[in-house]
Amino acid sequence: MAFTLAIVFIGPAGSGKTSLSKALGEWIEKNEGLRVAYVNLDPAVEILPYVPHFDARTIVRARDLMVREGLGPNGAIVRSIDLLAEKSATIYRRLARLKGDILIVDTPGQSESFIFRPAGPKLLRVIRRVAPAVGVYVTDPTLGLRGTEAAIALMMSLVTQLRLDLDTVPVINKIDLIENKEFMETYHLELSEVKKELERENRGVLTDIATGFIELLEQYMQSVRVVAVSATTGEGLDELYKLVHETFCTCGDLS
Ligand SMILES: Nc1nc2c(ncn2[C@@H]2O[C@H](COP(=O)(O)OP(=O)(O)OP(=O)(O)O)[C@@H](O)[C@H]2O)c(=O)[nH]1
Ligand SMILES: [Mg+2]
Repeated sequence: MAFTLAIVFIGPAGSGKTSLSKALGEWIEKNEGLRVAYVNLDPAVEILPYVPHFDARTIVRARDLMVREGLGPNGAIVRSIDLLAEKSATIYRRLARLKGDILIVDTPGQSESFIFRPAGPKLLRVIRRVAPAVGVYVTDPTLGLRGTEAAIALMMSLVTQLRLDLDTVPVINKIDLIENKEFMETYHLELSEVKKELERENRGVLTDIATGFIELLEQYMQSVRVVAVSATTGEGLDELYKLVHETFCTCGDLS
């Protein structure tokens, strides 16, 4: 394989995938002395903080489709990602020519078009032809860190892992915005709190389902560690790299 590892950033709009791509890429170059190549798979992005070695916009631009096909912004994003995936053979040829140790992959802002449409798995297959891949599911603390908010963020990381068949680590970005850093110590406890609350509410079958949901997440939490990082200040990037590396070494193809 051309690269040792591909780190694929996935997550909700604005959670910091692009900023983290740059921050972790630079951290790896500086601290691990490895060569990093950047892949932008977002056809809708206007400005990138890193210089991509492969840029989806050289194949299709969401903005052009709005004019050419008269699509709205969301329709154009969905269509551009689908069109991009149709060019898998071209993308592979271009990725195979790249040189480096680590591939950093930045995915579309509208993450559902990558996770749930066939384009995501198709594009990931291309990535996997040049490097074994590990996913980083980026959440944003402004979306919430407590109770059901934490549970839903974790669930999305698990859903991403299952849907894309990609070993994925959940990461909380923008930790510089959080004053009380102790929340990380209680993050795991939040789930048991939610369960207790649900049991107290006792809304019949809904409570049973929700309790089962939390129990599933508790099981998931036994196999993952959540790290908190900041693309802005750089805190936690060492831990993120370590976690990605551990995940790769445990699950990845080392041959
Ligand atoms: N305070 C703070 N802001 C951040 C951090 N990471 C990203 N941001 C800000 O969050 C906003 C979105 O960041 P992006 O990196 O574009 O996020 P994204 O997930 O790539 O966004 P889309 O691709 O549009 O979905 C920008 O204003 C960033 O400056 C961080 O660690 N801390
Ligand atoms: Mg982005």
